[in-house]
Amino acid sequence: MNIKSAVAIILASVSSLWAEDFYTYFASNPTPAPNGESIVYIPDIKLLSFGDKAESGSSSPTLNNAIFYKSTSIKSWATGYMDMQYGTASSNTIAPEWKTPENAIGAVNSSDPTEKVVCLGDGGSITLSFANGIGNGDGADFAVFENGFDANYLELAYVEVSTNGTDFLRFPNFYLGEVQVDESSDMYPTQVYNLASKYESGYGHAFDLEELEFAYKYALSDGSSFSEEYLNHILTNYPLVDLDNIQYVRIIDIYGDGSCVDSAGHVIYDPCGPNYSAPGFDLKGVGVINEAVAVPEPAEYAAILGAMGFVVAILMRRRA
Ligand SMILES: [Ca+2]
Ligand SMILES: [Ca+2]
Repeated sequence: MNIKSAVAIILASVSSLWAEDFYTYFASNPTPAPNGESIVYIPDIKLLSFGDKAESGSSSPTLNNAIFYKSTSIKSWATGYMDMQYGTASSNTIAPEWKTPENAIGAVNSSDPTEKVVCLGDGGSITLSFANGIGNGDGADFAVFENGFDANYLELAYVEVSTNGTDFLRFPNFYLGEVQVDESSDMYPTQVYNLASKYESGYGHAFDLEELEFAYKYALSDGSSFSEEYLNHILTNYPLVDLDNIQYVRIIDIYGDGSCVDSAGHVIYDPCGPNYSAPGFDLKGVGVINEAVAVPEPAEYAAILGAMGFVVAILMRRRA
């Protein structure tokens, strides 16, 4: 082993250890580990990896947190979009036929990667809205569908949520890959954590809002897996978001040339460059598993109490 490869392995181990610290923190929590993913130790190559690829052709993947587009757990889909910003990070341009943001609204109706898709472009982003909102129910709460052509041809994006449409909270994410992704180097889903999407077309990448609460507690108590930037982000924005009432999901393409980093400050590699004719994250839809539970407004409470009082008064008068 030469010095260069020894250093590469040590660096990989260090970055993996940061993620391991975050993960073991939650695994020791009485609540199940975040994201429902298994942790896999691979000595000498990587200290750990996350979950697995989607089971191709299966309608009920079990080894990971992939959600099939026909899953009955999906109650509804995004109903609107705003702030569509096509990426300009690379010289690749998006052909007009891929620039239809309306395609991100409504149900994913096929696993065909070329059907009903909007391309964000390198560094692009879109914000989706939901008629019934998203709430933090049991397990995964929503799923993001990309059009990955196979288990190792993936494009990644940050995922953020907001209650008011102004203050957004980013999911804690980790990326364990060490080399540029290009024609000779694949993307491995086991190296991706909480970045949409690690699954091929037809499978949504599930996100659990509960994990944001965990991450906030972790940030307050230890936070050592997080970069200073992400630590500041979650401490500032968590109090501004109501996990039981998420109205917006923002998806931000990662420009994969090494300029984007994960929550540990580690570089995220993603397919990019002049050899890729379809640059950036290709969004097919966002499915809601747990909708927000509507809580009556104070004025509605008053009206309900008033009506109850009226009924009681009538009953009492009849008795008298
Ligand atoms: Ca949840
Ligand atoms: Ca990208």
